[in-house]
Amino acid sequence: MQDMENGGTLKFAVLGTGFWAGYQLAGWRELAGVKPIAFYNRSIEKAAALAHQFGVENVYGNVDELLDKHAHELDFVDIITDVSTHAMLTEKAAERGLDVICQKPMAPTLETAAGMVDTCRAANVALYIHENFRFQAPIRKLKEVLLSGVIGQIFKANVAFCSGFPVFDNQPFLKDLDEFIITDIGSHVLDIARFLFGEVASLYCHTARINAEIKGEDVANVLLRMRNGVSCYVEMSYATIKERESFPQTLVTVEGEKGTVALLNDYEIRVTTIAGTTILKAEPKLYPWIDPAYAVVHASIVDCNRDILESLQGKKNAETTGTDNFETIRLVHAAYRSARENMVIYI
Ligand code: 89V
Repeated sequence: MQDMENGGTLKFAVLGTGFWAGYQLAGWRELAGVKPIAFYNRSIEKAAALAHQFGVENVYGNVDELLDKHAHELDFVDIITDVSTHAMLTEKAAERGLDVICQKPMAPTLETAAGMVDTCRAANVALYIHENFRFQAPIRKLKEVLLSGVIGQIFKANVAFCSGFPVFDNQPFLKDLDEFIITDIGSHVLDIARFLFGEVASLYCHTARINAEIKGEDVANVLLRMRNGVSCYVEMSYATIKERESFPQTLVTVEGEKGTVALLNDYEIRVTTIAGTTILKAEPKLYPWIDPAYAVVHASIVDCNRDILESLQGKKNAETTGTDNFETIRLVHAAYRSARENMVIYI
């Protein structure tokens, strides 16, 4: 539904204007050909404050009202609410023929996620999940190194997001989730594992809650057997006290028959073969609006948005469609089931 009269600029509404929305909008502002025109938030004051910051005139505390008034001029909605409202907002947008971008995690249950994919397919609208971690500069560089073949056939890997960062200060709702770290961080790092090594054949998971002030688990260790035979250990924790805090970096080690690649703190990639070690750097772009405490994550919003925008513009297929991300969400829920039932889950 590209608006040719406006030079092809795609217009969108933001549904949910909490902590993450300001960064998401700043990310959109880095790209030409796309413009927000209306904001919805349950508490309208928050929507008004962000609208003022981004020069948007139309502000609503009721999503139906926004869609009734603006659906005819919108190309897509960008859903930035918490997970409990993703499916409901997706349905409302799809009913009006609007393409949907939705933050991760896609949905609270696998059935709900499947429903979102089906709803959008039936309405003939696109569904994209804003899964940005795979777009981080060091993760892209790491993938390039693996594809170059320098370490040969990969047999083993470790993908780790272990931190003691006080994540609940900025995102207090995370404290109240019955299922916390595998939905919030697992959806990212399990997606990184898929991005780097392909699809999963089976998994086994342990979880723990170390922080007594939260409801869900803040530690999860997931052992994946990839379909190509790679054994990949994905670990995540918000209870880890480290000599050097690494938040929000995902650190990765990949072992192959001819060498090892390690993605370390400060976006350093060390490639070791019998010939020695080569050191590469893959720093995120430091846009003026990013919070340095979230640098690599915030910068990747732009690359994820670009990938989706180019798909909306018909230039390419996006990587993180609803159908693709469903495979990641399948792993998230399989990990919970594995931990609950203490069993290997075959995917
Ligand atoms: O991107 C996220 O999901 C956030 C984080 C704090 C890691 O950036 O929860």
